[in-house]
Amino acid sequence: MNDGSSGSRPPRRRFWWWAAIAGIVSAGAFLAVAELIALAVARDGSPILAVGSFVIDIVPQPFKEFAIATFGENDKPVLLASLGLAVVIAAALAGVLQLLRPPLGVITMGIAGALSVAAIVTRAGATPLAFVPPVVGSVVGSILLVVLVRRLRAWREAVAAPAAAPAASAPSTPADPADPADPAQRRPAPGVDRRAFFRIAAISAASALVVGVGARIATATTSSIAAIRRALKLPAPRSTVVIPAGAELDIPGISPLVTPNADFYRVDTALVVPSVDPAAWRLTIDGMVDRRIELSFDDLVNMGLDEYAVTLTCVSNEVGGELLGNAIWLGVPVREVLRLASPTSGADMVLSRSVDGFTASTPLESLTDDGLDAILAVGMNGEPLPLEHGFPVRMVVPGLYGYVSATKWLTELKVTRFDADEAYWTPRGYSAKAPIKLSSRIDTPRIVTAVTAGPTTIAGVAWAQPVGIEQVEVRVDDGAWQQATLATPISGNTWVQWFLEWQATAGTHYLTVRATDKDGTLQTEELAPIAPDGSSGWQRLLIRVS
Ligand SMILES: Nc1nc2c(c(=O)[nH]1)N[C@H]1C(S)=C(S)[C@@H](COP(=O)(O)O)O[C@H]1N2
Ligand SMILES: [Mo]
Repeated sequence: MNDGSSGSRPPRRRFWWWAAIAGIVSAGAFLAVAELIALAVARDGSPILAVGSFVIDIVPQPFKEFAIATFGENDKPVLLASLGLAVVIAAALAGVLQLLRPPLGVITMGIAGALSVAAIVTRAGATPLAFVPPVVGSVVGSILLVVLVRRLRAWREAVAAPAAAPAASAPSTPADPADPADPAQRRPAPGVDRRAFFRIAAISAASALVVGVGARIATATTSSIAAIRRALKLPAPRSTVVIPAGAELDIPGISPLVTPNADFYRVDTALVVPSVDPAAWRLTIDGMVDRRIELSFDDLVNMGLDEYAVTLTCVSNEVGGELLGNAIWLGVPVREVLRLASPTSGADMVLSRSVDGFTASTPLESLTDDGLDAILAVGMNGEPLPLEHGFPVRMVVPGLYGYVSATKWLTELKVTRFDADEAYWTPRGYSAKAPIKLSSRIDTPRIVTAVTAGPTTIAGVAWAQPVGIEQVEVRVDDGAWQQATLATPISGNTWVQWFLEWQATAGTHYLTVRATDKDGTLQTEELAPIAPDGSSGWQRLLIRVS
């Protein structure tokens, strides 16, 4: 048994090395935590990149030229490596300082945090939360440094104790003086602190490595796709959606006719948004087809792009809920793509698959129907699809809930049969086929709206894709149904705005809304939960008028 302290006393300088290691591990924790938080809340809050960019920006031009002349294309890696070396040296110094002159090590860590914050917030276009990662990182790094150095000091004192002050290591046994030669008396304490130091240091170092490298890779890969998306130029549409005059009502509180991308609801099973490079993207059309087809992104967009206005709806939308949105999609009809592969007779379903394994089962006839604009979308409201809405290609089918039609990050269309294949949600309690249920929603007023007695506008949206809405009616308390005025719809594939003028009287009231579609079907009053195929019922809303 030898803990390195054999002989009389360990050289003090041995602890300096361990203090340096403690400093380096703490700095690693600082950077790893900062990377993780940057990934979650503010990408531009990564101290590694910000300080690197800051240094690149402040290095005088002759130096840059020297670096480029000397290292050529490797100038950035060389810079990062030098920066890394500087960080390691500073971190080691912080550790030694914390051991010899506490709290100088923690102060060094704080200065590093402050410099990172300065480098980050002074960058052009810094986001408001960008200062958070280095702040949290330096706090975690400082705490770890204090903990590690405290262990180190305890270890050092325990090793030194038997010779310096025998009673101190065995205060309860004055009658049996500590014998430096007896390991049972001299070594347990140093052993405990030494092991604690190594355990904490090793666990911290390993976690910092895993978390830091993982977060950095996640940030780098996803943000490079973001950059590719920003740079992507889609061909101009051959035809555009014309929004008819009178389609958008000017009523405070009503849902905008077209939902901005930033406000569009998002529903998916993806823990991290998949990164798909359009240059590497392929769509496979296989299964029950005459020809297996593979399309590249260019193949797809070169088929010609048109705009389509479609209101997407989630099966999880409760009556009166927010899980739907209307967008102008840019894409290619699915039927044109399927035609290339030529589905064989007997097939009745297309299983669309995402790169993340999600699948949706869509009736083949919904995708081949000439009268229904089922599309493979590459654009949304004038931009390439946002990453979280399926970049680079997703499906959109008017009239079917998203889980059976709207596969994001699409990669395969397998032509098959409902009795042969099952989609993601089918064994999880949802129907294999799920047309969107006709429904209506009051957007304003709501319980939170301050309504004063007098003329008040009740307004909202109603949808019955792809048939379209014929009529919306509103009832106040137990009064008669009153017919609301409809805005001009874009098409049956989209929701339509509506409003009703009302003389509000003081007190509390119930507002109820129901719609009728163009086939003459009245929205059912019967309540249904979201599973297995979508909610139903009339929205009944309590409001307060003062
Ligand atoms: N790859 C993938 N696509 C998916 C899903 C998913 O979980 N994974 N969810 C579907 C569901 S349930 C809905 S309602 C729509 C939502 O699309 P959005 O997030 O763009 O609004 O996407 C559909 N496409
Ligand atoms: Mo959904």
